[in-house]
Amino acid sequence: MKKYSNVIVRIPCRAMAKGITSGLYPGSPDYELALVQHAAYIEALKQCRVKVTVLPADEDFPDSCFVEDPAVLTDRCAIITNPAATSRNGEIISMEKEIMNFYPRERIEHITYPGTLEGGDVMMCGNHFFVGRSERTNEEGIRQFAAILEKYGHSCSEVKLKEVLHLKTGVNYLENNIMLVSGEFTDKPEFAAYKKIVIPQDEAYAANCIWVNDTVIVPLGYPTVLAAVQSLGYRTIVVDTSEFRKLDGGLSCLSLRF
Ligand code: CIR
Repeated sequence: MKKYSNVIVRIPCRAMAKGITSGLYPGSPDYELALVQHAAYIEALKQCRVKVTVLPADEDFPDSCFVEDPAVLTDRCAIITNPAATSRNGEIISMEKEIMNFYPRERIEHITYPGTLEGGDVMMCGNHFFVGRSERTNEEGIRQFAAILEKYGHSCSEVKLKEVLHLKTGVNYLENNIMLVSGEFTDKPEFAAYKKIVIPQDEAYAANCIWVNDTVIVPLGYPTVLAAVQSLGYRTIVVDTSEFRKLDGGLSCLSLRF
């Protein structure tokens, strides 16, 4: 199935060493290696029948390579988010300019103060959107988001989370009613209708795989998850994300797929 035609990514900036980190994965990112890994990520995406738009590095925003957070792009509208992380909030300005190249102005919507929302908390499953209520996405942000989606005929429901940064840090949809779930999401009643692939705790980071037009991109170093995804019949591509992991970033955070 071809669902996505476009992907937006942004080259990591040298200032990424000052990016936000929980310290869960210790160490400071090696910039040169991050660039190499990012280039491989772009190559992997190009193998998935999408056009990849590569934005230049933005030294003003250390976390700006994590383009998933400042916007949510659907088949019907684009939603510019309102990131709660203050060092990241300004990322929305250049992202909105870019998105104007793809969506008509009247279909570009906004989450506004006091609402906060980051794209990493949004998981699209067909026409339904699960939104994580996290330290980055608040009740008002979800209320605004749901009202926007409703206007376009999409539905939305909240998932509370407490152990991870964003919803998609721990759960990701691989289409075909299949979800990769880890940790606190394993037994969530919200996901009861889906076929769940439960990820072992020592491979929790790999819950963040991405489905792109029937290929699943899997992070390097997680053999159980890779085997599970392959056993479902997906074509897989493995990409090393070690330098982004040090900033709590995974495969989904590094692109906007639409
Ligand atoms: C942050 O804390 O905002 C970045 N260091 C990582 C963002 C990861 N984004 C995502 O999960 N969507």
